[in-house]
Amino acid sequence: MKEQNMELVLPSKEQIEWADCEIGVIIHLDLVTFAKKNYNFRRHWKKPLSPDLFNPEYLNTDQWIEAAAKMGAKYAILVAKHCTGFCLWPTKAYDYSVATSPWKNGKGDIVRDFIDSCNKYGVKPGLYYSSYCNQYLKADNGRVLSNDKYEQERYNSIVIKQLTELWGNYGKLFEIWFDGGCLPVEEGGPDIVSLLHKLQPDANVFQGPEGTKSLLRWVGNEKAHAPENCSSIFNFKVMRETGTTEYDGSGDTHGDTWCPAESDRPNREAPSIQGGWFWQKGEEKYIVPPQELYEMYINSVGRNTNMLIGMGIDKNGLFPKEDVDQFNQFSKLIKENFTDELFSAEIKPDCISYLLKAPKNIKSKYVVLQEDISYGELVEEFIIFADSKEYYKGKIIGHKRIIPVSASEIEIKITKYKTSPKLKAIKLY
Ligand code: IPT
Repeated sequence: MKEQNMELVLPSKEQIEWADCEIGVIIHLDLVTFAKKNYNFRRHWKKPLSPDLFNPEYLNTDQWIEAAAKMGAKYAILVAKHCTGFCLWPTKAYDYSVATSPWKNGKGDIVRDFIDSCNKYGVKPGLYYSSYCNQYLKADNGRVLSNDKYEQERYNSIVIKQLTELWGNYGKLFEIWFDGGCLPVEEGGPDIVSLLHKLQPDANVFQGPEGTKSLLRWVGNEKAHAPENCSSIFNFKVMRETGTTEYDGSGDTHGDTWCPAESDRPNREAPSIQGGWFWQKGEEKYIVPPQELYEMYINSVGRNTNMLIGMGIDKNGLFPKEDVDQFNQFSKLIKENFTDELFSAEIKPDCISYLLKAPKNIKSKYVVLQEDISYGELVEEFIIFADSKEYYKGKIIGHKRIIPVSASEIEIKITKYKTSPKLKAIKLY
């Protein structure tokens, strides 16, 4: 086979570390948690919620992070400021935060507690900050509603001040989350890129501004459902030229930037407005069944993306018992299916064909394929033969593919590649 002559797009060290994590959690607790049902956290300009509402009396970040770590999450992202504008740390930029709430008489700092718990349980910490939406300061899509130039400048300087606090005062962050991205400087937004380079140059940045070293993209839905062949490479050039802001969930293996997809999903399927991210009283019945969560794992981690599961903290400041149960059962399913392999192929350099055999009278459930992505995403096409019949033709392997297949003998053939593929593992379960 002729090798094509092309420059390979490679991940940063941090992006490799990120892919190895596979599962993370994103934690929501805000004034919204204390608001009435169906409070629309994105469009409620008239009357911002009062900080007096915020008093999660038994708040215990160890309890959250322990549950996440036991479930298998290797990183956790705390939503430090969602669309209400209320901050979970005592920001000095304005008076709408834990510092002006009754919780701990205004002396608490949930971001600090969260980081300490992450360190305690060996979970990598990340922070979400919405620079796009703020009901307290009345801004949407990063623009102030008043459309006033000076208001916009004031808004931008508050964003920079708060990000300086978040990125400067709590140590190294593994991932930074921009929900919906951030308004570029050319369009009147704050200069986030230089601040990132200065304070958190090594962070993986979800929907971050172009020019950031380690970018991550959204998979395009909140169901943790990745497209079958999901490349870790994205084509920003085409996006710029066509002016489209639509997310092509599949990426483009011939694109220009390593920017893998993160597949997010709340752990509850709540019918409330954009529900499931925030805890609401009486919504236990909407907890996603562990089996369904497990299928999502196959369709996200098993399709070369990371799975990011939402955790809604309740009014007391705890991750509810029912949700902890769901996490435990979900991780049990992963362990049951993926602890002992039936067969593990010996990876040989330049080898593009592997035969896997299950022990006598046993049929496989899954085949797991992995490339060593430090060399890039090299495979362009592969075929799986199950008991000698062509069973599946795929395009992308990347960090991990999990393909359900029931057979006693499996053959894998790499039929197209950029340069000689560097595989990491081929296993049968
Ligand atoms: C949605 C944002 O528009 C998108 O850019 C991404 O950040 C996503 O959230 C993450 O879940 S908003 C949601 C209401 C679909």
